[in-house]
Amino acid sequence: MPNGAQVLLRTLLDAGVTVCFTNPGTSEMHFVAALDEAPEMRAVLTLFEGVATGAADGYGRMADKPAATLLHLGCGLGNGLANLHNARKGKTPIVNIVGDHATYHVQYDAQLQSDIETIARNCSGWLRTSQDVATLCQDVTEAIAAANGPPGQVATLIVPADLSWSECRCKAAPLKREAPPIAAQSSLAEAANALRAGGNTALLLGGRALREPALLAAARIAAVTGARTLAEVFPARFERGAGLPHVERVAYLAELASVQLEGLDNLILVDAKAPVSFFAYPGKRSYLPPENCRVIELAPPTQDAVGSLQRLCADVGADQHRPALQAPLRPERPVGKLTAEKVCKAVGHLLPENAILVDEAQTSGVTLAMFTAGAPRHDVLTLTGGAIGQGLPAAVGAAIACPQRPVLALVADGSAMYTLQALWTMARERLNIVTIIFNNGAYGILNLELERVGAATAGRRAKAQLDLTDPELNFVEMAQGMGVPAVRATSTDGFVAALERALATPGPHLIEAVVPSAFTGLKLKALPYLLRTLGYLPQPLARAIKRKVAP
Ligand SMILES: Cc1ncc(C[n+]2csc(CCOP(=O)(O)OP(=O)(O)O)c2C)c(N)n1
Repeated sequence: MPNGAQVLLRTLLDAGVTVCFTNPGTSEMHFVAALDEAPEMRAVLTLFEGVATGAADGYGRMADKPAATLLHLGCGLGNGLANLHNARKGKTPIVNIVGDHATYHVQYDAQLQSDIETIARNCSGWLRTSQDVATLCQDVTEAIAAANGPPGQVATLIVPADLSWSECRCKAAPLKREAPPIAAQSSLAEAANALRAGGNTALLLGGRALREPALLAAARIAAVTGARTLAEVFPARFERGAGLPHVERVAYLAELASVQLEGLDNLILVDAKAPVSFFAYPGKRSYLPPENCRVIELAPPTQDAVGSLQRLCADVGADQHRPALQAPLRPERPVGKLTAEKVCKAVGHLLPENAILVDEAQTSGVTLAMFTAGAPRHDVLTLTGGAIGQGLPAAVGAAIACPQRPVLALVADGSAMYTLQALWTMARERLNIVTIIFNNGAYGILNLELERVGAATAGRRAKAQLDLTDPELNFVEMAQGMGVPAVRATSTDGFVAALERALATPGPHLIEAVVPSAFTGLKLKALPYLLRTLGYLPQPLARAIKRKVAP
């Protein structure tokens, strides 16, 4: 007679959940023991729960189906919370399995006893503590269905240890997935009328609407109606590059985003929310669409956003139209002093076909979109929920979901330090991931944020909170200590050569690029100038920003 853990594992496999990112403890030992009889389950050990949850997020984004996690009680779950938060914002499907004490042990308030449900509620769209081994299978199948959505979500199943070790007879077939409906006729008509009216209209694409079928439909609509297409600021997965329609992302800085949205009469949301400022700033607006802009939600997250967009495309007579596609275009091989911009340029110069680009480069990645716009087709995964420490784990998950595709993780030094243990999992699983660390010795963006929030002039003690140079971080030694071959690049030539070598050699590699901080000493009013010189913004837009931010 199998036990609960064995049945749990079998139920996951029957529903197609074949990868589990683990960091187990005593209460999960029966699940661990059951792995030997279930070789179809790929169990991937991580050395910190934030790596397990971030890897499950990266996996779900690329596989379009959930991975499971295996976490230890409330403390383990708490350690994994930031990346579950990113998954929640990205609508990633995850079956989040958390072991608990045996039901009869809870009354003693033992050392690791805590309120798991309270922690889980923060990030879970579905949450249940299994009560009975007889209904365990039902709980698992419901968790998987909830994770799949739509929308995709984190489904947390808490499994008391005595359920795992008890004999278990239950059986449950995977729940049938119903195709989600497309948008209501009234929403489609409202959006079509806005597009036909000839005002200044933009389609804001997010979530699933940043994949090829939706991008093509949006580009056809744009070609026929003159509407603009925009992408949400932090997409979970954005398909882009040569041969696909080019879509400009809404900027992170609200000052710039406001200019992008200026003059809009209509904003049609397709699997996206109306743009808001990342934070509130004294005297500045939080909600970014212009005052008189009509915001139209094409379909709520429970509906089929892509199908709705395709229907809208037909409704405005655009479905036979030729969409404008990005031409192949790579930047030259960079030369001269090594800067973050040159690293991004080198990535654009060398990006392999069909790559997955994980972008947690923060300030160092400001030119990445520009330099890779015409590179071979690729997917970009970004920091959906703003909780840093997501890039390296997400790269692990993406590489496991797509073993044939090269993965490049561009990660800022401060962000990398949150979940650096992901490197060990990359080495252990022999994943084809090239990690580029931007060592700028700072929490660079926060230098700018100090100014944006209107804090008093920062002195030595304040600046020390944003400085990472004493002691200096040595990512080569840290990577080597976890089994990942690594080199430090201090020149552009050295960096390009290292990237060529890393891309040509299977397995994980790390390149530490020592670069000046892009934003150190930068005043906000200089930003439009900086962006213009980098060619990041079209000239008229840059001029408009300059008038607004620094008249
Ligand atoms: C979980 C979490 N903790 C803290 C922060 C606040 N925060 C935002 S950016 C940042 C530092 C970024 O520094 P780094 O990753 O080195 O990138 P840089 O700004 O230097 O380009 C911090 C600590 C956050 N966003 N998420």
